[in-house]
Amino acid sequence: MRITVIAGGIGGARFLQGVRAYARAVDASVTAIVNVGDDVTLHGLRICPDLDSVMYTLGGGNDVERGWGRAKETWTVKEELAAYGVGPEWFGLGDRDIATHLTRTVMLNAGYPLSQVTQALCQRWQPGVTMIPATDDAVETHVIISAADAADQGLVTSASATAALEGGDYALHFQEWWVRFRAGIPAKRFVFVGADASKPAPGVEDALLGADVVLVAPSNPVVSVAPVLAVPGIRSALLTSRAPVIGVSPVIGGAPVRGMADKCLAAIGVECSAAGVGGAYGARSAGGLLDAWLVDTTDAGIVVPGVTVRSAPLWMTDEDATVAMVRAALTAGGVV
Ligand code: FO1
Repeated sequence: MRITVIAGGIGGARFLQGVRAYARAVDASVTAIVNVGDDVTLHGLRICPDLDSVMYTLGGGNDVERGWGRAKETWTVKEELAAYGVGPEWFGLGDRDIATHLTRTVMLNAGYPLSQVTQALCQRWQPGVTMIPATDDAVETHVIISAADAADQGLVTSASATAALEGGDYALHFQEWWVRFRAGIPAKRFVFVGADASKPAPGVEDALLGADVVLVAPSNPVVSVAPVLAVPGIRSALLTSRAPVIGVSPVIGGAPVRGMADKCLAAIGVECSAAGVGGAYGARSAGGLLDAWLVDTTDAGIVVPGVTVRSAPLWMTDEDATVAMVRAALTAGGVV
């Protein structure tokens, strides 16, 4: 059995631990198509948070408490950069993590596509699944906020720039909105810069068309799943794939399992609920994403038109719990 998973960062990585364990038990193969919209270039280094979260977590090198980055991390370079007054100080780069970004940046600068860089980094980490970035092209999520909010936050310094933005909008890289401002500035919308000109990375379309099942991880639907679907060719591959597409809700009882998905959903006018997210994803039979939608037991009984809805405990408390979720999702989709 070929299982393909569309995944974002931390929630996606936790989910993939369960998918990997399930796949090992039934001798199935797993391909993870990972979001690149969070990617950012800082200090001249290309940083790929979601790819790294998946790689470190499945490779056993992640810091479980912090949720991102490396275990046993040290911050000497970060302290030294601060001593030089070199920003941005709000984005913490750990010493071990920097080695990943240096390796990736050297390879990218040498002309290797991100998918090959990812394969090279995975030689060390052995994640046990095939990891492919959604695209080798640069696609970044930027958050549109109001000019007034930008000015209030001191993001627009010169008066002329403020005047130019008068009543207009201001774009902020997702990482600055997420990490520096903790998603505290109302987002008017999200734009996936570069998506229109991007194409699926090698292997992505085959992983979708040739899968026996496609799982949509309980990742942030707005900033983790949507940027993957924004890559031309990915949504059409999902629509034509013979594989059932089964989503797992990232929202339990009206609250996101982790992160700030509620603030992202509010920005796009989607109710922060299993029904709201399921409805936003839509039924594949109507041109949407899903054939089946697995929700938590607290949300049992919700209805998503055109989509088979089943419920199971969705708290990924440990790998066994996540394996049970995976099995419930496959059952919901009629795969097992
Ligand atoms: N998240 C934070 O809240 N603070 C940080 O300083 C931070 C640094 C960082 C460095 C590398 C990396 O791969 C991820 C990092 N993250 C940090 C997490 C990241 O912003 C988010 O987890 C994802 O982008 C959201 O999925």
